[in-house]
Parts: sequence; C-alpha cells; structure tokens
Amino acid sequence: MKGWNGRILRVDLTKGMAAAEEYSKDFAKRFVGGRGFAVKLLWDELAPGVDPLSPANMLIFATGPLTGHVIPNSGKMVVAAKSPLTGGYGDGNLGSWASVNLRKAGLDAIVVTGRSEKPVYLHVENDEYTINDASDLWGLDSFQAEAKLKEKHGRAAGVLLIGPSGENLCRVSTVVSQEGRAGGRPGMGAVMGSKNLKAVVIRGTKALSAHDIDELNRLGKEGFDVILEKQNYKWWKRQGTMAILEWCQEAETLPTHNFREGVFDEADAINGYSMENATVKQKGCPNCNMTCGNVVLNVDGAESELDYENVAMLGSNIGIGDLKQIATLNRMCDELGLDTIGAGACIAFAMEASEKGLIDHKISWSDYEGSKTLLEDLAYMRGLGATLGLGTTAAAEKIGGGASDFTIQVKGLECSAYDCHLCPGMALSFGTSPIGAHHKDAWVISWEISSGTRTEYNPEKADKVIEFQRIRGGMFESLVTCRFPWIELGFELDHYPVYFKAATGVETSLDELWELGDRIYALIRAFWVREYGDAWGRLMDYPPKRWFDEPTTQGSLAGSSLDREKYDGLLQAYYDKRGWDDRGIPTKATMKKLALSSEAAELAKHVELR
Ligand code: PTT
Ligand code: SF4
Repeated sequence: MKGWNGRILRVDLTKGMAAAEEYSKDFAKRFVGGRGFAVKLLWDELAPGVDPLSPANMLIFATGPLTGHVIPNSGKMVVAAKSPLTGGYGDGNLGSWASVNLRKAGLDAIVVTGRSEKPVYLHVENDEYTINDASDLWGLDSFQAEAKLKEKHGRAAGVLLIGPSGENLCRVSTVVSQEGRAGGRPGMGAVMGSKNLKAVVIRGTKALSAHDIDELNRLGKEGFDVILEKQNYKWWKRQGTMAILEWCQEAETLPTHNFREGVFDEADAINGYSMENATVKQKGCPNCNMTCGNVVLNVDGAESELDYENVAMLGSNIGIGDLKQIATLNRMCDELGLDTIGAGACIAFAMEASEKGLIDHKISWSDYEGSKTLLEDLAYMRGLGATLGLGTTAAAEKIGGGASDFTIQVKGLECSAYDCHLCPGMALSFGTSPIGAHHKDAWVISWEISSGTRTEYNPEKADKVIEFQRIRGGMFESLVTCRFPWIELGFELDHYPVYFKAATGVETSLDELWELGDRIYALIRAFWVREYGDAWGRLMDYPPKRWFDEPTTQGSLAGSSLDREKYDGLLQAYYDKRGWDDRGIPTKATMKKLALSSEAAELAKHVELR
C-alpha cells in the first residue's frame, strides 16, 4: 500500500493504552483518507445514541495519502467526532506541523476513545506512544500550553491541543495549533476535553513512502512554481481571505447584527485594506507558499491572525467596527480554544436576547468590553456563558420567549459569515452541508452573485452545490490537502489525480474522485439519519428562519428574504440529483451504486429505506 502508511494509532484513555493497528486495502480504496476514513470509522464503530461527551465517543485525527508530501498545501488534517453541538457527524480541517509529523511517524490517523481519570497528553515519537501527565498544562491557554510542550519535546514537534474552553466542555470549542490554526467547529475541542486529553504531541522523522517519490517531488516543485505564477497570487498575498470582506459588503451579504442585515456602516474600517496597513507578518501551514495567516497587533500589542470569518463574526455581526478590538477578541478565541464563528454567533445571539429583554445579562451591540467578558464566560461555562456554551440552539430552548427564532444555525451548527437573505444557492449550501451550517463544502455564493442569478431558485444551483461538495467536501477532505490553491488561485484540479497516482500508484480520474465524494456524503447522511431516527426530516436541511421571515431593512437590497416554497423546490432538486428520497435519505439504489450495500443494510435497521 504505497502512499498510505496503512496504520492507525488506537488510543484508549480509560485503559491508558496506545497501539498502532493496520487497516485493510479495501478501506483505503473505498474511503481514501481524512473525512472518508473518519466517517467510515464512526459508522462502523460508534453505537448510535452515544453521548458525544462520553468516553465512548471517538475523536479522530485523520490525514490522507497526499498529506505531508512536498506538494502544494499538504499540511492539513481532518479532526472528527460525533458532535456535542449537533448530535450528528462533525469535523473540521486544520493546518499544522502535526499533520506532517503524523505521516512521518508512519501513521495515517489517530483514534482516541475512553476518558483518562486525570489530565493527560498523548506523545507520539515515531513508533513510541506514551500517555503523559498533563496536570501542569490543564488550565493553561493554548499558547502557553503549546510553548511548554515545545520546550519539552522540541520545536519540530507538531502539537494539537485545546484551551480552557475545551476543558470546560464548551460546545463551541475547536482543536487548535500553532497559535492561530483551528479546526473542528462542531465542538471537537469539547470532545477532546471530555476525554481529559489536553494535547497530542507528534514527532515523526521517517521518510514518507510513495509509489514514485522522485516523480511526486518533481510534480510538487512544479506545482509550487505554477502557484507563484498565478495571476491572483500577488493580490492573495496582500489580503488573503480578508478580501472577502469588501466583496461581501459590496454584495450586501456581510452578516451584521446577528444576520439581520447584509451591510455594515463601518465595514471600511475592518476590511482587507485596513488589515493590509496593519499587517506585521504572515504565517501559515507547512508545505505552503500561499501563507494566508495575516497577523496584526491587537489592542494590547499582541499578535492576532485574522481571517475573513473571524473578522465578520467578531466584527460586523456584533456591531464592532474597530480592527484592533476585533483582533483582541480573535486572539482570545485562539487562546481559549473557542471557535470564532460559534463564539461570534453566541455573542450576537446574547446581544439580541438582551435587546429583547429575554435575559437579565445586559450586553448591547458593539459592546467591546462586554464581548470580552462574555468570551471568558463562554470558555469557562459560567454565568450566561454556561447557557451559551451549549450552543445557540440549546441556549434558545433554555431561554424561551421565541429566542429560537433568532438562532442563526442549521442542525445546531452556527452559520459562517454569509448573509443569505438573497442567496438561495448559498442557503442550500448551508442547509445541506454535512456538518451543519458551514461554508467549507460549497462556497457557491461568489458564483451565484457573479452569475447574476441571486434571485433565482433554478435547479442549476443544486448542481453547483453538488459539484462544489464533491470537490471541496469529498476530494480535498480525503486526499487531504488545502483547497485554497484551486479556489483562490485557479490551480487546476487535474493536478490532483496525477499527484494521487504518483503517491499511491493508483490510477484515478476526477470522475472517480467525485464518486468518492458522493460515497462520503451518503455515508455522512446515513450517520445523521441513524442518530436522529424518526426525528430526522427535510426541515433539518432548511436554513435559518430569519432569512425567510425577517427581510433586511438596509442597503440597496432592503426588503430581501428567502421564499420558503421555492427553497423547498430547490432542496427537492438537490435530493433528486443526489439520489436521495424526499426525506433527504439516500435510496437503496443510491447506496448500492456507491458501494455502500452493507451500510444500507445497517441503516435499514433504523429507518425505512426506499
Ligand atoms: C474553519 C473555520 C474558518 S473557515 C475560520 S476562518 W476560513 C475560522 N478560523 C478560526 C481561527 O483562526 N481561530 C479560531 N479560534 N476559530 C476559528 N474558527 C473558524 O474556523 C484555515 C483555512 C481557512 S481560513 C479556510 S476557510 C480553508 N478551510 C479549509 C478546509 O475546510 N478544508 C481544506 N481542505 N482546506 C481548507 N483551507 C483553508 O484553511 P474548521 P486552519 Mg480551519 C484563527 O477548521 O472547523 O473547518 O473551521 O484550519 O489551519 O486554521 O486554516 O476564512
Ligand atoms: Fe494553510 Fe492558508 Fe496555506 Fe491553505 S493557503 S495551506 S490555509 S496557510
């Protein structure tokens, strides 16, 4: 099995055991890596109905056959588990030296189960696996803890860890790395905390195996050169993802005041141009010459790595128009291990609940000091933070008084930063994303707006969502590499089957990679349906109520809202194209076509398959 290491490290924290085990060729062939591995492992081994914060849940770190090789942007990994925020499949993708080290330690994935009695960290040093005491790290923020671990294990080690928010089981916690990389929005940090696992430290020094390593290295070098030549490269290096902010303001999709509006009066002060003037350095993931982490100084003069999502959710969406203040909130999230999107959504929700008199806690729009306090409270699950830290959906249920009407989420995961009052295609993308409302799988909004069809609900939008889900959610999440070379610079997709062949020796085509994406999507959907049983229904694939019922009031598009009936038609078109029935469940025939017959038989035990 050249290209794959063929080994998964199994860690049982209850028993204090860690051992590598081999996996089959069939597993590699059918599920390739990353998200494909994660969902198959969760499907096969996690009993339905398990409490996501119980020892039985599986925390999975998974790379793919391209991860770690010296080819464009290959320093990524998937972190996955059953989500404590949504109750369904959850994952995220982060860049870290841990990805490269994991592969060089001769592993492709780590699966952690159980719960240690006291705080520990896992240390992987090539073929040696130890579970070490982490009492002195517990309670430290992620920057402090990572520094201590690197002091002990060397700067070359890769570290994945949680901050206090993961320790306190706050559901909007991620896994973090390298002071600014974060992954696993659907509460993967809380799953790690529930296991009393503060960190995973990985050092691998072996040579990576490949079918033809010389050819792969040659192709990789060529690929890095192609990237440097791309027309958009210089612009990308100036603003990275922050250029989206000025574009969103222009297109009136910049989430403002808890997604009531799509325009923000102070957008100019927090956009990519303002950031350019303030940037002090750039950082990024391993094996990347696009380094998109733009670092600015916050109110206290400390470094903070900005991305569009962070700035929109901790800026316009809560009414803050000061880049330094946003940088402070952003750095706090990184230190505490909070997801910036989820945390921004929780603050916005609290501001609106306070405005409506539904909670005693006083916090108004653009309240910077109040936002800082609330972030701390979220991470430590105290005061209002103890309620908000369950996620806005559960918090709204507790608060009552119609608070559910202004949760901006799908399936319990808070929406990333695109207001869709007038973007039905992007709303469908949020609705059908496999982890809840995340833009990562199908960022169709720029296509939808530039094609001049934003008022339309035509079935081509369902095609576009599926096309992007195959590429982004299937191929990139399984190979596993960063998708930015393709989506941001137009680095050609044809490179990937060629890399795959050189890495594994397996001939594949883009069409076959799309089929892989469809298989992964069907199995993730099966996972959700098995968990939800009779409670599952097509309403689970609906975007937030606000976008239907409360039109925008500002900007040139004031009065915009989604149409429920037309959205439902678009959703049906999506189901038809995917071969899913009108409940959004893959049919028997679809499962068979995707080589998922045994999985279909298991699903049929829980729900009628048509
Ligand atoms: C991702 C989500 C995003 S999406 C952002 S900004 W983005 C937020 N970043 C956070 C952060 O930072 N700190 C923090 N405490 N919380 C954060 N939450 C938010 O998390 C990220 C880049 C980005 S920046 C994006 S789009 C791309 N995502 C990729 C992906 O999903 N797959 C893939 N194959 N390649 C990708 N490349 C890009 O990676 P989640 P990172 Mg992230 C400060 O994890 O859970 O998917 O949520 O990993 O290493 O930070 O790189 O405008
Ligand atoms: Fe990481 Fe950004 Fe490079 Fe992608 S483009 S690999 S997210 S630094």
